[in-house]
Amino acid sequence: METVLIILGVVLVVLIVGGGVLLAPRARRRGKVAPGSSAAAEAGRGGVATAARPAAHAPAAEPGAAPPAEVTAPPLVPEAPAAPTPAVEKPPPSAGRMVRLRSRLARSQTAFGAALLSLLSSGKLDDQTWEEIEEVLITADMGAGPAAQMVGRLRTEVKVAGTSNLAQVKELLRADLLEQVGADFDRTVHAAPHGDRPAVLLVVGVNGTGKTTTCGKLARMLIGDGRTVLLGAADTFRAAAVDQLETWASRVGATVVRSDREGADPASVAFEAVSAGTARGVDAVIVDTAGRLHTKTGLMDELGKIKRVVEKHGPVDEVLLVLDATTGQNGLRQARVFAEVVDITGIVLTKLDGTAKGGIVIAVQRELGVPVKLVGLGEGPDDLAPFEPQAFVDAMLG
Ligand SMILES: Nc1nc2c(ncn2[C@@H]2O[C@H](COP(=O)(O)OP(=O)(O)OP(=O)(O)O)[C@@H](O)[C@H]2O)c(=O)[nH]1
Ligand SMILES: [Mg+2]
Repeated sequence: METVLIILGVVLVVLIVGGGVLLAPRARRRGKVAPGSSAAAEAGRGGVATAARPAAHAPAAEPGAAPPAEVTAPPLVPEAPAAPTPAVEKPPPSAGRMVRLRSRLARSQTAFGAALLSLLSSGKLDDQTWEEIEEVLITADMGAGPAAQMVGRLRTEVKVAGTSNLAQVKELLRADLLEQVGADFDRTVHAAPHGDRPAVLLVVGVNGTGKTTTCGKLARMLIGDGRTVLLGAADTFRAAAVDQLETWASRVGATVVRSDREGADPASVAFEAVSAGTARGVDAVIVDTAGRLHTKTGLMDELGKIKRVVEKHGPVDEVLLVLDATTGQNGLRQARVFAEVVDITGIVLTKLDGTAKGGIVIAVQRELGVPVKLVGLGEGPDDLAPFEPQAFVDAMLG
């Protein structure tokens, strides 16, 4: 009996140990792929995370192991394409822009036109009505002198014509306005090269008038007309100003000459820009300058220096004074001081889309004896137009 018990004990021990050995590998295998186990979850995440990678980079499956049903193989997504280099834009030419953008002017000018026409059509053109007409002209920033002169003349013309017919009076008014705006100024923006030397255009003005924007828009406009352009970043006070110019330039594939150092001498950057423009054989070099208060003598002297230094290459073709049309009389004061320091050859009147004070065109031309050559009619890249008196007067009168 004792022997039987010993044999049974040995059999029991063998059974327990053998069963454990047989079961252990199955449990280990199950643990590797158990659904919901952290290993499976990790494999799933790996698939998503590597979605953009080539399939070859996906975690290798254990040789011979069947893929678990819950873990889908990472999709074969091709490598995400590198961000495309922005295509160089082809801006529209300058011709016809003012007519195209006339509605921008009309939006803000119609109050002026409507006020004038309602006075003229009132049927009684007496002293008081003429005074009111003069006031409307002054309110539009035409300036007191030109307004009085224009009303005096219109009054005589109406008397001589012996008419109070609105269409005829409107035609007389239109002709007088056109004469005040100056239909025969030369408004060409001189941007044609001189043999192997590029045209040089300096852009100047007080802070925030729209100089950098104008440089960018003007570069686009010239490129739209088939010219090649290089931009000089002579506003060395702020790194942001240079970046702003580079953004404009990159859109049309133009080169920018800049200094690596903030606060570098703007005259030397301008000089280098013209040197580079000559070496590259571009048609025109446009030089952006820092905004400067016309009341700060040092800054105004610096502007004189920029021009003198650039002129070592040859005469500057254009000094464009950028004026914000919404600043009225203050704009005129700025114009006067800038004209004392550099010979202004043309005026760029910006933000004309946001003001009913289009009369500033007349006032500033009178003040400087220099034509408005370009007008800014919005913040869009092609919202700069060569100034056309007829389209302007039409828009003013609505
Ligand atoms: N509505 C309108 N906004 C304009 C026009 N021209 C320029 N601006 C805006 O005026 C602001 C100032 O323009 P900038 O070109 O930076 O002026 P800036 O003269 O270079 O300024 P500083 O370099 O700081 O002196 C920007 O928000 C332009 O978008 C225009 O014709 N119409
Ligand atoms: Mg600027």
